[in-house]
Amino acid sequence: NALAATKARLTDLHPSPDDILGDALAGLSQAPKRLSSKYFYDETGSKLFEDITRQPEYYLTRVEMALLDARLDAIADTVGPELHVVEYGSGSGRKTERLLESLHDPVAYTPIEISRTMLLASTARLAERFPAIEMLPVCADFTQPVPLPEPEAGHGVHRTLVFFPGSTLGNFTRNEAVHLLRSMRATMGAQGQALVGIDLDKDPAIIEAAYNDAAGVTAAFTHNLLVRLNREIGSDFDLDGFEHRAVYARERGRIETFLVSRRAQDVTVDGRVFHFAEGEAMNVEYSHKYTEAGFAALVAEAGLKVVRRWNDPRDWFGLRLLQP
Ligand code: AVJ
Repeated sequence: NALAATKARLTDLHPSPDDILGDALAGLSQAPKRLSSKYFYDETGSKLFEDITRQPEYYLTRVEMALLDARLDAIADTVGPELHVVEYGSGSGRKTERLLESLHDPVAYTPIEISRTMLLASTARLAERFPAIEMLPVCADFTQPVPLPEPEAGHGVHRTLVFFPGSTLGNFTRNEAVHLLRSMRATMGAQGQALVGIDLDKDPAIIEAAYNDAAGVTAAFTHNLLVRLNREIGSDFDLDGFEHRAVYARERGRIETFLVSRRAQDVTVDGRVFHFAEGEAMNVEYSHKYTEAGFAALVAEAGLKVVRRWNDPRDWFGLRLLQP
């Protein structure tokens, strides 16, 4: 496999595979209908997301990268030396690379990722870049507590730093986010810390533009969910029959993304027929934008405290250091 040439050690907790058909049938049976944004990220969807991060309106990735670049030395001094870095998910690796470069003598790196393929690919890349850091990838669902592999004997016991950038937390509902943060607290342990990236509440026009880019990449990203369902579960969604719409519901603190039915139509999934009225909106994603007080209350519910905060100069995006 991809790790054969490295001294990386894979732990496979055999996360239960996604039930895309079951989840789609359940979501289409709800009123209002919904589909889960976790299914956006097939190969095409992951490429489209990378493309979104290059759109002028999509500030999140650029602002977070600049914030990391500006603050990593301060962050490294704050979190301390010889950490076991645990990343939730394994993205393009650019932020991880910057973090691992800046920390003082990090001992081990554990990406936790449900897709074995993505996990092995990103670990192999980082193993080559950081030969001195023990690579301990874990194939697991990070929304549950994850027993961490121990860095090799001789290193002693090390504090854990969970790294969860990209405002991925924002895609979970409030209840799901509390559950995830409780699991994170269990995973990091009593001496653990977490560095979490969050998109912040701001002028709704700026936020809405980021999710309705002029080039239509986000719309293509949203539509790709239907392409994927048609391919993988044999549904017959008419791609031209649905329109992308993303609205900032400030009272609920989140972007709500919908596919809106352009006309009355039926969609068949696994022999079951689902009717869409003209103008009917099916939710496909939430992306939460936090206020300072709202985020503090959220983490408090999970038994965590915000101990340090770093924002970009416009207060658009933030990094929060959490501890039990
Ligand atoms: C990958 C969760 C950071 O919510 O901003 C981008 C996904 N959706 N445009 C986000 C996304 C539409 C993105 N995250």
